[in-house]
Amino acid sequence: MSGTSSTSSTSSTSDITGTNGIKGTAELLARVEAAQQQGEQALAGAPTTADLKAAEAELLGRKSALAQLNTCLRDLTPEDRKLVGQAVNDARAKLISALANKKADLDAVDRARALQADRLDLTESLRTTSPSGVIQDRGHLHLVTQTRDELEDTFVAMGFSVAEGPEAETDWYNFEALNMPPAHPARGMWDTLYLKLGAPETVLLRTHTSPVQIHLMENQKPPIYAVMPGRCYRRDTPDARHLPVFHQIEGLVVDRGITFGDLAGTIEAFTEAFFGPGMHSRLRPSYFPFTEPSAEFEVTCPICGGDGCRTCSGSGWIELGGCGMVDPEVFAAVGIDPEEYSGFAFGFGIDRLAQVRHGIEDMRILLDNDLRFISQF
Ligand code: FA5
Repeated sequence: MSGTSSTSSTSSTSDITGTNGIKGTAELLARVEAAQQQGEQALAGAPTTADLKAAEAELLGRKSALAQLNTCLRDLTPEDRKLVGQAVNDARAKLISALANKKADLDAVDRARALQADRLDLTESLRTTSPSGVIQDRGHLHLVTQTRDELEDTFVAMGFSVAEGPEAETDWYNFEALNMPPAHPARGMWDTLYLKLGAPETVLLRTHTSPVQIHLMENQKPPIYAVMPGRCYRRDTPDARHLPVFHQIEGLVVDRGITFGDLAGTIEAFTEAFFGPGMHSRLRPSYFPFTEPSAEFEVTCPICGGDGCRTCSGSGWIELGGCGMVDPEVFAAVGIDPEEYSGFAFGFGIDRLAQVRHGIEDMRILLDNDLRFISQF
């Protein structure tokens, strides 16, 4: 009411007596202001929605102080009627707004109370005994989830951010933007599961995490330093080293002046940070349509520490994934100028990493939910 009431103190007021025995416009305006202040206090102090409803009727209803003040208007001069009428309307509007805010607050409290009342306690104590007397252990994160969390922590400590993308992708993100136009022979590197959506073979379950690179570069200007973990799908027959549903983590760096040396150095730094001191990496030439040059990267066999064992076929090295410098065609697909920026990408299997790290002979056991296996990690 500040604006209106200060105007009132300087404006000329007619000295009339209203139907309620109120004298003068200045007094009417003061009463409007008082009604508003008392109303705001009453609303702020309403402890429940029921109290708020009662306060609403009292403050804004037909018998409210503001409604009564309105009845005095007819005794005023036209100018003063306008002045006081405006003040009453303003006060009403402020009370309505205060009422809405308070209602939202009380509704939130009611909702939280209802949720609390409905809450189901799904946690188990560390050890419980079932009615039949069997001792049950509390569950914990699956080995693959633990490995993914550890990988994220390692890359975050190296300055990377973590991004995610959709598992159902269009052909554009999984293939075309990654420099694999329709009928490109490299598409055969990934046995793809298509979804019956849209035109045939246009929507699919992503075969790798590389499409998240495209989403990221579309949405973020360089510099980009990100890793992208997630679930992938391939029409691979399950065997000791393959699952049709598995996990990868992708890495992408785009900045000015990024070189192949940065790629090799980053992989080496990661290898040491994740596997521990004395563990190293090496790159072997390879081919991926979205990187040029491309490489497979290998790390010291975590089982034998490089001495040679059955897991690494005596070589002392274990292949982890693919990597390379981002192909200029990929930059073109997302509108990044390859003259200004360069970058590298890498990607490897999280399940495969867990497998080699823990010497798990057959990867299929990761999906068996056999507690004798799961509880070892
Ligand atoms: C790729 O998927 C590329 N997108 C990797 C990449 C990213 C290269 C960025 C260059 C730049 P590849 O098909 O080789 O590459 O798969 C990478 C890793 O995923 C494999 O080394 C393996 O660890 C894991 N992997 C692939 N298929 C399966 C599967 N069926 N089950 C479990 N792990 C798998």
